[in-house]
This record gives sequence, C-alpha cells and structure tokens, in this order.
Amino acid sequence: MKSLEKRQQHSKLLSLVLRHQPENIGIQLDSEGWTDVHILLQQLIKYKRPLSLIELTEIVETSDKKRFQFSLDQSKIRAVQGHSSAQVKRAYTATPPPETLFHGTATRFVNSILDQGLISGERHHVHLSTDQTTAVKVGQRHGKVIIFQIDTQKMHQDGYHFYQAENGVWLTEHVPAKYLQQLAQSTNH
Ligand code: HQG
Repeated sequence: MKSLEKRQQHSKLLSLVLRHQPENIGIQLDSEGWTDVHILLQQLIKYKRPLSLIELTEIVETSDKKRFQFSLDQSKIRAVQGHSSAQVKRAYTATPPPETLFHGTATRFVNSILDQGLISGERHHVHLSTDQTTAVKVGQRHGKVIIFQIDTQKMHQDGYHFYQAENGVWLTEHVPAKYLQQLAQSTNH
C-alpha cells in the first residue's frame, strides 16, 4: 500500500479511537483526551493495525487540520477537538470569538437547523470556522453544501461561550437559529 494512503487510513483510525470509540482498541482517554502513546501503539499491534512511533509522529505532524497533539514530554497523545466519547470532558477556556464565524453543512439539514439551531449531535460541540473556504470543505462531507454565517458578536454579548481548540477550530455548545444567516449558495461548489 502506498504510504500516503496508509497514513490516511491510520489517521482515520486515530480519529475514531482518540475522539469516539477508544474502547474499540481497549484504550482509555482521560478527561482532557490524553492517552498513553506506548499503550496506544501496543493496542494497535494487538488489534492488527500496527504503527511505529515514527509513523505516528508523521501522522501528527502532517495532519492537515492538526487534529492530534503530543504532550510536551511526548508520552501522551490526544485529538484536540471533535470528541464524542463520554470519557472526555475537555475544559477549554472560554474565549471571546471573532465577530463572525461560519458553519458549512448540507442543504438537507437546513430546515431542521432553522428549527433547532445548530446542535452538537453526537459530538460535544458545534464546530465553527473563521473562513468560508473551510466551512465549504466541512459541509461538502455531508452533501450539497450550504454555509451559515453566525453572529458570534451578538451571541457573545448575550452570554454564550466560545472556545478555540489548539488547532484553531472554534467550538460552542449550541447556536440558536436567530443568530444564523444562510449565505447565498455559490455555483462554484
Ligand atoms: C448538522 C471534521 C440537523 C451539522 C470537520 C453537520 C469539522 C444539524 C452535522 C468537524 C443540526 C454533524 C465537525 C440540526 C447541526 N439539524 N442537522 N439542528 N445542527 N446539524 O461531522 O460540523 O476532518 O458531527 O451541520 O472538518 O460537519 O474529522 O459535524 O452537518 O471540523 O477533523 O449535523 O469534523 O473534522 O456532523 O464537522 P459532524 P461537522 P475532521
């Protein structure tokens, strides 16, 4: 298998076990999402998906969205955002958001979103981006893309909390529909 393809497959597996289902390979995450690197590598061997420390480091360093992080002493690793596992309850610091943020989603979700606002669903947070290009990429994963602009300034004034993960992704618990503005659909996407 080509090394890029292998890296992408391992990156997906790491996203799965470090965000959603650590039990799949018998690892534990602490409340900040950390797990022991050596135990992770041992368990990957046990579950027939062996990965060397060099390969793991390469995945962390080349992740386009900087999804993963090593602890300072390199003994632990975590996904920085996107969790759904109940083992993780990250204590992000509430941070004033930029004036506006974007969320990309699929047109088939629009009615429900206009009804309930943006909800976190399986994950612990709603994910927001500072730029529309990223929002388009995120939305495309779900179907025909539509972008919402969020009046984060107004939300912040109204007491809603925002957090920025180590990789720059903005997070919040819920975006009520009144703060959402649907942007005109671009024909480029
Ligand atoms: C939608 C990826 C119906 C929401 C990305 C989204 C991101 C609703 C979907 C990160 C809804 C959930 C997160 C409502 C929200 N009714 N649908 N009321 N409220 N939704 O994957 O934001 O590559 O859990 O719009 O790049 O797409 O994995 O969230 O379409 O950063 O690192 O429900 O995951 O990062 O889908 O993506 P997701 P997301 P990675």
